Amino acid sequence: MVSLISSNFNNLRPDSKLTRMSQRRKFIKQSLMGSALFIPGVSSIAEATAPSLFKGEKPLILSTWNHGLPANAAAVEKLKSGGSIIDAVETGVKDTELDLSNLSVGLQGLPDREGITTLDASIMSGDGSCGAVAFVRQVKHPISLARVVMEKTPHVMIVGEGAKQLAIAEGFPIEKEELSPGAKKAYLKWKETSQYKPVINIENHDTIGMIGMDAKGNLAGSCTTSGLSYKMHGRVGDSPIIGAGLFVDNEVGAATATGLGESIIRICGSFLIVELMRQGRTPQEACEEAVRRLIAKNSKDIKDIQAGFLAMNKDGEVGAYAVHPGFNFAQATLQNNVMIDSGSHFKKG
Ligand code: SD4
Repeated sequence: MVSLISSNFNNLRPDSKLTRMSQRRKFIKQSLMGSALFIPGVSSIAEATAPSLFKGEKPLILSTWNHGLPANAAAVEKLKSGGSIIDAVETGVKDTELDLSNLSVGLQGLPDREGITTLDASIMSGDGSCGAVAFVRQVKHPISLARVVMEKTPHVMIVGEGAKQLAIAEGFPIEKEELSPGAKKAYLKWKETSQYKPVINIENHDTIGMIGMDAKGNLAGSCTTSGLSYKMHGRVGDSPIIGAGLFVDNEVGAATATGLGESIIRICGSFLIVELMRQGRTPQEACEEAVRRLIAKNSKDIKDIQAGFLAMNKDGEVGAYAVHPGFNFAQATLQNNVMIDSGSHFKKG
């Protein structure tokens, strides 16, 4: 189902700078005005067809979940001001990394079992350049640190204390280590029982993965998260793993993932989708096949596992699919920015 979630705009961050926020609101308002309120033919997105409203339009930006809407707006603003597609996907998710209302991305995210928030992020360009950081503490913008790994080091992934040292060397501010009010409240509540089990995301609020294409057809992607809440200290999910949480290839397309990282890593989810597209599948078919594969490899616990994939090919066709209902994504062009509900393998009820 396609939905224009105007109510989401009320959820814009409390800490946004006013100017940026009003610019973004203006863009979102324009987006809504530019979009049909009812879009014939896509009110129930056929699960075998691409759920793209703006097929073939470039630039095109896609992001996971409701927070994708303001993130897309920030990415589009960056492109409009002359930024590259890699600038756009970095800038877009930085918006989410600062979103105090979001407890699954950025330093305000829910902590691990020890009460420590650790962050994972990756960034990739369609030419194969990529960078990632994992198990990072006290850095507000892990996505920018991932970009530093990509552009200023000979490596692809730097983790933990080493990532923090890189951040210091590159002049990133190191934040005080304390839980955000929302995370602290949730953590104290969790500690009452300290149950360790993955929970299906029912709040429509999760990791942000963003994939985008510029006007010339160059692709890039980014993914950033505080990971699974109450994870074991040191646990790293799919988001910073190139090929699992994110994969981009200018010759084919791009894919990103959200949900239980372990299930996504097991099937190399994003790489799988790009390779299926390389073999001729549409983004939608590729996402559906990845979900089937994920279910097959995680069948014992599938009732408790949510995972969703989002993809585009170089022709601007779009695909999205999840294990369970509830996954949605934001899709933006220069003029429009709308939320679309993904189909899922298991249906409601
Ligand atoms: C992870 N996929 O760390 C990420 C984040 C997530 O609910 O989706 N958390 O597994």
